[in-house]
Amino acid sequence: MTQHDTANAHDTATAAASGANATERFKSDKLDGVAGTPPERVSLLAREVLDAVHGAIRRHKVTYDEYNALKAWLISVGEDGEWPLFLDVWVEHVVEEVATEHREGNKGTIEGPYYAPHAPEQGSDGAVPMRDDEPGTPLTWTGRVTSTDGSALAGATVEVWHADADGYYSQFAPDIPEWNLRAGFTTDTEGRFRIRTVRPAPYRIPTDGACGRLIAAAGWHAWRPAHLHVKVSAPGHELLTAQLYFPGDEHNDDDIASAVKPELMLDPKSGPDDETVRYDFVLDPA
Ligand code: MBD
Ligand code: FE
Repeated sequence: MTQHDTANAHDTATAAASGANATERFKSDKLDGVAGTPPERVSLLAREVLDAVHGAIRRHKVTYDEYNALKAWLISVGEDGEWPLFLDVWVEHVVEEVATEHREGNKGTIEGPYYAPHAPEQGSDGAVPMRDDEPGTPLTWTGRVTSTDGSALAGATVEVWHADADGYYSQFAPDIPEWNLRAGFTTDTEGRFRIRTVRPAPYRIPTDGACGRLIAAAGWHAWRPAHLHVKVSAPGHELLTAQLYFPGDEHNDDDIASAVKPELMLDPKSGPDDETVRYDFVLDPA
């Protein structure tokens, strides 16, 4: 039993409901530009993945019962809408590593399944939309966006989204206002921004869906450490997708999504009314 097992306020926050939302979101936002992969490339990658599967079957003498369990489980990943969750938790971190290894600017990390574009725009200094009684410690984050040559990036966009103090994301869990804890900010003439929000809670993968059944069957834990998601963009620069983490979280060292990096650790200071934190971004020219 951990401190987080009580984070269960939303009885109807089922895997199937949030999975269906994540699947629909993926289909509507992320399917541009995936056509046109040459057959040689498809064949090479499909062959290597299948070879790896065949190798594991031979090495471990996989039985028909195990093969049928795999088939049933793969069917249920789709039925539960959990392909976005499964891939982003167990695969995306390596895609992100390969995609960004040339960068000199800020480290990034995975996007995960819960981004929504077109969040309300709050200027260079403002609060993310939140409920009147939004639970959680208030957090004021100031920062600056520069290019790798040190020049300020005015008019850069900083999009922020994160879970609430119960670990739930708006648009993917029920009974939360649509844009709760989601906003876009625009840097001022010196590249600066100030964002007021609340501290998110650690996130637990839904336990009642296919991913939760894999975690239980393997004896793993289902936690991600608390994190703030961000996308930072500016004309002529590469889009930076990142997450920021809080020191002391019990899952910083064993994030189920393997997405924590030391460069993404915040250093919050507690004040009388809130916590304050400074975190800047450096973008690579495109
Ligand atoms: C999350 O909140 C998340 O950020 C990732 C990467 C996967 C599942 C849930
Ligand atoms: Fe997340």
